[in-house]
Amino acid sequence: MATRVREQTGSRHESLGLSGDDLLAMYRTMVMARLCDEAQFRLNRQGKAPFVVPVSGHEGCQVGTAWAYQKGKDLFVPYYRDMAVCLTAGLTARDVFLGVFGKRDDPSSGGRQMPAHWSSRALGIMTGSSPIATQVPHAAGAAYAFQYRGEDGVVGCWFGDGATSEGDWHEGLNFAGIHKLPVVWYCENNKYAISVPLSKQMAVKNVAERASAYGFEGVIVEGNDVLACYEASRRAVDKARNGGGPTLVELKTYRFHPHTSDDDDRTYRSREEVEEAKRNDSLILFADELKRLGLLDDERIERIRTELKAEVDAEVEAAWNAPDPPPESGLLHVFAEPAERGGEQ
Ligand SMILES: Cc1ncc(C[n+]2csc(CCOP(=O)(O)OP(=O)(O)O)c2C)c(N)n1
Repeated sequence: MATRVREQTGSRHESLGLSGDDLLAMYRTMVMARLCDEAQFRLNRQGKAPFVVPVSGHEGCQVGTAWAYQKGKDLFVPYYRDMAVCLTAGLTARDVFLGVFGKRDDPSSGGRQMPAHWSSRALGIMTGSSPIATQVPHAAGAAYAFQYRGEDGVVGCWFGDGATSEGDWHEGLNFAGIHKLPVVWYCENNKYAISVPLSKQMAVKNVAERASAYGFEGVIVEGNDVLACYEASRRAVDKARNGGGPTLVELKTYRFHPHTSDDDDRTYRSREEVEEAKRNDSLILFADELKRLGLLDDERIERIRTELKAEVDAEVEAAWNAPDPPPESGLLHVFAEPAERGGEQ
């Protein structure tokens, strides 16, 4: 019986072109995201991190989908919950905590944005702003640029279910559908927009159903199944790269913590509901899958966690001791520099 499962699961990743090393690298990225999340909440409670945005619960769908992109060529357009998308794109734990502490060398904004407003020109992570769904027309525009220039890059754009109620979301998807743009839309559907449940966001059952209104395919994926997320993403990215236009991928998932460190989720969801969702944690499900493949055992899981935890602790320390932005740089990138205004004073 166990062998049969092993064979079935083995062929699953091999048929997707993933090696055992790929699976272990994906697992380590997920664990890294979880440990960064635990650390940032500890720092918040210690008064060292004023505001943090949790990723826990979303690691599987983020790593699974982002793994399908070509670094250095494609563009990542994440939203605030996408720490694991950004770690997959190449951001490091050090970068995460430089942002959490608002330090000078924070790659996202040099400490000027709120934490979790991810960005890195070098890694192809496009900056976003706080109003929900504003990254969606940006992603459509970037995909239009790829198409206009005759380049074969693909844009991946991630957002929550709440974002799909915004005008920007509909405008971006509509434009992408009309021009058959090389973009993949990922909805991380965790059933809530802060306290607002899905039933108050839309009158249809699935976000993916909305894709038909824009003339492209919508698919629903079990978001805690990492390889299912990878498979759907791989297909959609390949299709976009080959001129087949956009896809809307809905990832059914759940966030384990409150919306942010400033939210109290006990006011809108029961503890039983949260505990039930944790039993479907992508980290546990993926570790079980890797155990069946003979790639992991309990001892190795513990060793990976201990090793990555030590790395996270060291990076927190280094980021905490890193230089702050110089006060005189406070208005940099807020107003045009005199030279940018054609020498006007
Ligand atoms: C235009 C706009 N309206 C409201 C807010 C306040 N706000 C911040 S996050 C959020 C919830 C978004 O939920 P969702 O898109 O489902 O993502 P999730 O946080 O659940 O991952 C809201 C309403 C905002 N930032 N921008």
